[in-house]
Amino acid sequence: MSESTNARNLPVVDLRSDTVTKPTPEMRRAMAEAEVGDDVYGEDPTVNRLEQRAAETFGREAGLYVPSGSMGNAVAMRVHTRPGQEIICEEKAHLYGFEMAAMSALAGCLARPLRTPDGILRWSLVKEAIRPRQGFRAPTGLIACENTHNMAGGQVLPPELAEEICDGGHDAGIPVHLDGARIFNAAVALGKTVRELTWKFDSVMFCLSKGLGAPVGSLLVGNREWIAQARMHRKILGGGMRQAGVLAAAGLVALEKSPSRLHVDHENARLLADGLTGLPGIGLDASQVRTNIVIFDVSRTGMTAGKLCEQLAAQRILAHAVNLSTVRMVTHCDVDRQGCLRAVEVMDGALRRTVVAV
Ligand code: TLP
Repeated sequence: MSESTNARNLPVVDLRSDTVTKPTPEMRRAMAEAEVGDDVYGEDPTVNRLEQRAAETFGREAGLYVPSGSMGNAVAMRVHTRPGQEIICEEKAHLYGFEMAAMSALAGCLARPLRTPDGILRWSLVKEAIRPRQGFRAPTGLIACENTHNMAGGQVLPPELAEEICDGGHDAGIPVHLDGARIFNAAVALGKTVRELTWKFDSVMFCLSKGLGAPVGSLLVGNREWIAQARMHRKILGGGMRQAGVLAAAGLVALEKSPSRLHVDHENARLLADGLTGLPGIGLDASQVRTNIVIFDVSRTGMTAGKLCEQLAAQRILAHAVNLSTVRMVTHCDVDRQGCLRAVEVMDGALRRTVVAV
């Protein structure tokens, strides 16, 4: 019997992203029982409760429930900037490279992407990129950070560096936004609260629908006045969701219950990374894996990332080809230790077959 015939009996191990998680039975129960109202009138009690809990968790005055992380970032960019300005961010930032040019299409801004070796923005770099107030330069309207940094392999932004950027930006009169899609992962990795990691940022976006396992939704948190403006921009973008309490109910469960289990995803990512390191042709430094994302180079395997992912998929292991030579695997609540070990085993088999065939 071939390996792929054997694999047909095994469950899929979906490591493409932590966005693929399915709601838990507790989330589904909460969704079925949710009290709802029209959120555009501010009358959905479950959405209101979620927004309030999010604000409390981050030590802020107010929160806003948005359908996705991308919309949260788009709203933040629109509120902080005006068309014709520049937004400083790290070169592999999600809001620059993975949001369909929303920065220009929806906020009318140019990106000022800064290259770093490790995905970590530093004030020393940012300060050089701030445009002087001159008649022919697009003024800097916003600085955006990302924590954890997705495409830098779930890299954690150290709090002292984040604070330095916020202080520097504020002294220069520039607001600082945090794409904290996975800020709870950063908090677990650093043993700090999300409040401690984010208090100096002017606005924070975080996702319920990634490691926290909710089916839909993200939040923006900030001060009352800023969130009131954000609410208007959410509506402009078509994000007024009416009886969204059925979704927010799952989000409330995610916010209360999920952070305490994220360390398991981090342990599994480390297990995966340790197993992958040393396989023929794989370029990966497992010591850099601190959260739930494992990104590795496959350019010396004799296969493109796409081809390798196809081979894995035939054995029911799903991974994401980031580009021709890079693969990403993300751990989450719907994959366990066993699944990660099987992913390593299948990868080993795929690489050995190619090496023999080459
Ligand atoms: N990231 C997704 C893809 O879009 C790449 C993923 O699979 O990781 N900020 C960060 C740091 C993100 O990783 C993502 C999603 C978003 C924002 C956008 O969130 P959604 O998908 O809810 O729009």
